Amino acid sequence: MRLVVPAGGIGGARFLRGLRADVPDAEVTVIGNTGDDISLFGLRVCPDLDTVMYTLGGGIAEDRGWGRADETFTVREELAAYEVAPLWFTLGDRDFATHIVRSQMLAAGYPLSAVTEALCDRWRPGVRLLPMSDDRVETHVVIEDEQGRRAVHFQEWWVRLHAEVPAEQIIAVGAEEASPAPGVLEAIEAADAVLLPPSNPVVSVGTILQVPGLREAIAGKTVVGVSPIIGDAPVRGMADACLTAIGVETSARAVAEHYGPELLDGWLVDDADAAVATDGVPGIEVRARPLYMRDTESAAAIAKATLDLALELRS
Ligand code: FO1
Repeated sequence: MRLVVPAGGIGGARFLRGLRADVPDAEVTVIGNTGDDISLFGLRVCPDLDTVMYTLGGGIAEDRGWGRADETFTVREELAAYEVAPLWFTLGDRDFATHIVRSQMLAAGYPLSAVTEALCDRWRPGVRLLPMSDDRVETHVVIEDEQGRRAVHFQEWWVRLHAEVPAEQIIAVGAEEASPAPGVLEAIEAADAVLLPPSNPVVSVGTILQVPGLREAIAGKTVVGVSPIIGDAPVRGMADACLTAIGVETSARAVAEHYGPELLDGWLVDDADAAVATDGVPGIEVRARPLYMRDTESAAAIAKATLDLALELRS
């Protein structure tokens, strides 16, 4: 069976760990969000690609959900001693090696998809991890604070400002000019189903869907998504701040309606939002079940329910 999973960071990675446990023989292609990517100290950092790669490769810092396990921060201490900036984005010594290898391959002319494949040769995530595009797409956020109205990199808004300053606009800079990375459209075309994990619907899945051609290609397949919102609050992260920025209510129903029936065939909501399933969402088959991914076992059960609904709707 061939599956495609557009994924962002932590929620997507944990869902994928469950999916791999549920259907170890399936051919899973992950379309990774690259809008969160940031250049620091001359290095290119790809948070969502690395979170999927480390989580499925067994190298993730489980407590944080990003960065490497068994990490040390000596390089960061030395950077602080040189008083370089920014230091609000914490990079560990082991993580730096990933960014050094990636940056030197990019500088040698390799596209991000080839770089990601090379890094995955070491980590063996058990899925095919493709960036959504080899072209540069970077999410920036328009805010207004004491320094006036300006655009900041998504990571500065997310990490330094904790998304506490309201985002007036969230812009995936470069998305309109970007092309799907090699293999992305082919993987979608060949897929038996596309599963949308509980990643951030605005800055992760939403960014992937902005790459020209991807939304249409995915909409042509059977698509089942998992609500990242349980009981009107995000499971983790600050998806509510992102949803508010685009005028969408933070609820399991509102996110399904935001994706829309032309994209979604099915939608899983938590039992706390079972009313969405009983009342229904026009054009979308909604089912309720526990959606907290506490561990690989619960993530596998959610992945199985997602896949089962996709196969039911496909037939
Ligand atoms: N998130 C934080 O809240 N603080 C950090 O200092 C931080 C550093 C970091 C370094 C590498 C990396 O791959 C991810 C990192 N993240 C950090 C998480 C990152 O902001 C998120 O993973 C995504 O960009 C949002 O999904």
